[in-house]
Amino acid sequence: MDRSNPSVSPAREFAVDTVAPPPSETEVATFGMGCFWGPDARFGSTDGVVRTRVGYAGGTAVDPTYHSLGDHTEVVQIEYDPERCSYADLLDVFWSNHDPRSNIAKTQYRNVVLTANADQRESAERTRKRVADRLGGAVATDIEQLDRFYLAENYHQKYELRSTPVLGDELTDIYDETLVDSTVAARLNGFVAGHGDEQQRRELLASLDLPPTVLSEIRRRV
Ligand code: MHO
Repeated sequence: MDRSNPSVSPAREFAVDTVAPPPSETEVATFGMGCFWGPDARFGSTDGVVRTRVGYAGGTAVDPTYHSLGDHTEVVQIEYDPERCSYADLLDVFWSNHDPRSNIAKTQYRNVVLTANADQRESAERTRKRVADRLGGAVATDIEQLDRFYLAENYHQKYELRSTPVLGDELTDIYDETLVDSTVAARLNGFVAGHGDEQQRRELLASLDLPPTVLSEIRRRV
């Protein structure tokens, strides 16, 4: 084995990703809907979503961490390609996947839309009204302006994937610190949590140049 360039580990040769548009062409949505592991996986397998990151927002404490959250809430920040999915599509997923009739007493897990601009605010409020009409009562889900998003610790990013036996270890070895920003990891994180459909899974897996051990492990699980 050639040890002349120890900085390049063999596993990194497999670190492939789908071609995602640069951040200048994407938009960002931020939602709190309980423990952030779940929505990280759910949105990760939503078509048009480019990246997902979990973190803390909605409060005033400076530099929150998981064990020192202050008044912040666990949120997922979703970067999406507006050519392939809309903010309204993401709001649909949001409203369909939490109980809007009463909010969670614990700030850490409250249901909240954190809006980035006036358009998002308008869509969030319009859809909240629609949900209230359908339920025939008030909706307790909060809508607030996003102030600042604090990225959560690495071990919380793509948690479902990380905690999947074999696969988690293999993929964290391949991606290391870049797992959080990988579109492929976002999709796989959703797939192992049971999201996504058969066709979406087949297409993505066929397009990847992942090590055979990882591929067969994914195929066995999804
Ligand atoms: N402590 C809970 C939720 C974790 S979450 C990141 C658990 O272990 O399931 O708040």
